[in-house]
Amino acid sequence: AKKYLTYEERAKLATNPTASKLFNIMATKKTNLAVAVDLTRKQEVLNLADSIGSEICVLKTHVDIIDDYDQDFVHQLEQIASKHNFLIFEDRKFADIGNTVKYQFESGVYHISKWAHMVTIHGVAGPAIIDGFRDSIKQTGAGLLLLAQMSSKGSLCVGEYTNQMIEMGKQNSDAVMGFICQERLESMSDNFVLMTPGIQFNSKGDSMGQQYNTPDYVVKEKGTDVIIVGRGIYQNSEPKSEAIKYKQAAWAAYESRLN
Ligand code: 5IU
Repeated sequence: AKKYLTYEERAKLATNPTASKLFNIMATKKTNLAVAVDLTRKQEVLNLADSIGSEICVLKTHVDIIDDYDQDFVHQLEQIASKHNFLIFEDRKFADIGNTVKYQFESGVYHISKWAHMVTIHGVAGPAIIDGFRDSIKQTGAGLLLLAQMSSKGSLCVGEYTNQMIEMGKQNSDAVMGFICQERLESMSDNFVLMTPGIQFNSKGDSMGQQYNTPDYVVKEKGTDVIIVGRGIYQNSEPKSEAIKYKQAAWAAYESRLN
């Protein structure tokens, strides 16, 4: 059976500074819960962030879905993040050539490189996409998350593609902090953080291809590190107490796999 290390031990092995920071936050706050806040008004996102901030290690955004996005939104979110000690994850899923993603990361309306602690990247363009991020993250220490697998039905990120994404991560382990995946594979070394979306207690999926598993299944049976929960929390009538339930389930799964 696989021997699992603690998050404290993983923080020391991490090769990217944000990976190390995240493992330390998880260990300190005793939470491996990330929440995907896919709400479309800035005040709704900020209110939820402040109310669940103490329970989470990461808050995942899609800033391009916020109707009234402005710089003040980012400013306020950063204050809430530092008050509660969580990291901000912009799930941008960059996929173009290096030169274009550099502009998409640094410029435009959102200036993502200025505030995101981590961003997601597809590998279809090949490993040179990572070069588009190097100038910025050299200064900020931000981490890249490679999409090794997806939660949606019929995903093409499987098999040899997944293996190539892991290889891409290993070749760039200064910039890459980990993988978005559905399982821990033998080749995923302990310096990387494994984050898993597609988590909900009370649903198996939605009408648009999303597929759900439980915190216990992915953390204990499949060996990933951080659960990412969206609608299971932000659509609940009591988001804070629901967040606590997901946090407790995911943390119990982590503790039980250590034994
Ligand atoms: N997300 C997935 N699956 C993936 C990847 C990202 O669901 O494979 I990569 C995102 C989409 C959404 C969140 O922002 O994670 C999951 O939200 P729900 O828990 O509401 O399904």
